[in-house]
Amino acid sequence: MKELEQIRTMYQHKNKDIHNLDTWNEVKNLFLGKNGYVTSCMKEIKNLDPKDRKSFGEAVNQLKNEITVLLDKKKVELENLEIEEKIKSMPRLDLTIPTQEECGSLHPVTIVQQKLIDVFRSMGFAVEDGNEIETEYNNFEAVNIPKHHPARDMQDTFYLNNGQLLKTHTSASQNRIMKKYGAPLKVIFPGRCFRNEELDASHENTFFQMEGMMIDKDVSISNLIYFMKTMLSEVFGKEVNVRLRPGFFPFVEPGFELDCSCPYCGGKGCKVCKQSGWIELCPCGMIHPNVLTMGGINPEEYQGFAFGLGLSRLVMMTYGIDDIRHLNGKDLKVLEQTKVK
Ligand code: FA5
Repeated sequence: MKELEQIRTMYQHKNKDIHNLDTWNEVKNLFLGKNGYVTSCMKEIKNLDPKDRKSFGEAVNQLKNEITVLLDKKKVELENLEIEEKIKSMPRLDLTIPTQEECGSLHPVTIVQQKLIDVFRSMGFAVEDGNEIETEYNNFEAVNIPKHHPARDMQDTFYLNNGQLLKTHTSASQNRIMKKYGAPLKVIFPGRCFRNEELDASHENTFFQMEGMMIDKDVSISNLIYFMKTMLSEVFGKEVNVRLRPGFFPFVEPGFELDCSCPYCGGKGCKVCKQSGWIELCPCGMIHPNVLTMGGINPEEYQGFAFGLGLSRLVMMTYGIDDIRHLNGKDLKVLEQTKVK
């Protein structure tokens, strides 16, 4: 019995030394293991005098239970401690710290294109999408530029191995759209164009145009002037004037270069209009009868106008961007400045 008391006291000391699972296992083995103190006492029971066996047996069992309970309690404490340590060492996420707002925005070309679409839609125009990979027929032949025509040299073209090409102008969609809608029609079709250009501040190899066509009976140059003037006044948010100068494009007759009175100086002359008071904006003209015929429309019955606005250049002007290459570049500062807040 005295020995049991010593074992109990010994355990109480050892219990304080348990700081992790390794020492817990060591202590458990020391007392309850195969040759542990308590186990050895239990083995002794059979050798005792029969009159002492019962009381000693009960005392050993009680000691065993006490130590088992204390060991179990210790184990739970150690496991909880381990979890707490893990939590402490994890990076803390404070959801209450205010974060910097990092929001994306629409590209300036998209913003201006959407504005133009809204204006034309309000005037009854449908909006079509064009292909970026086109047939040579649609890009050239169908707009009255047959093989070996010198006008092909004006648009240095990326040809693909399969004989198709990257469209050099949105006019490439004219034929498909005429065949799709027939006459009368009012359609705009913005799109990305590609030319193998010598790059500079106003020439990119990949740029945007927005084309439009109106075909009906009795359509005249006056209609063309009206729609262009309305569109540009809406885009610049103020009344502008337009003027036509002769221009040559095989798919229109007569063909024009349309200039817009400078919206920045009101025509007095400034940096944007290079002191001329006018800005060259949009080639256009009355659709050539050959083009109408190839599109399945009878030129004896219908006439129409077409225009091909240089959308990328309009965007540059709208936002005062001095180099077209910014529009395809990766400088996020450009987007930051044109961001719609
Ligand atoms: C054409 O592409 C004709 N298809 C436009 C047209 C349509 C005329 C319908 C008549 C009727 P042009 O090659 O001039 O035309 O290009 C039209 C506009 O696209 C130019 O005024 C210019 O603003 C823009 N543009 C042309 N090449 C580039 C380029 N490399 N980089 C940026 N913008 C360009």
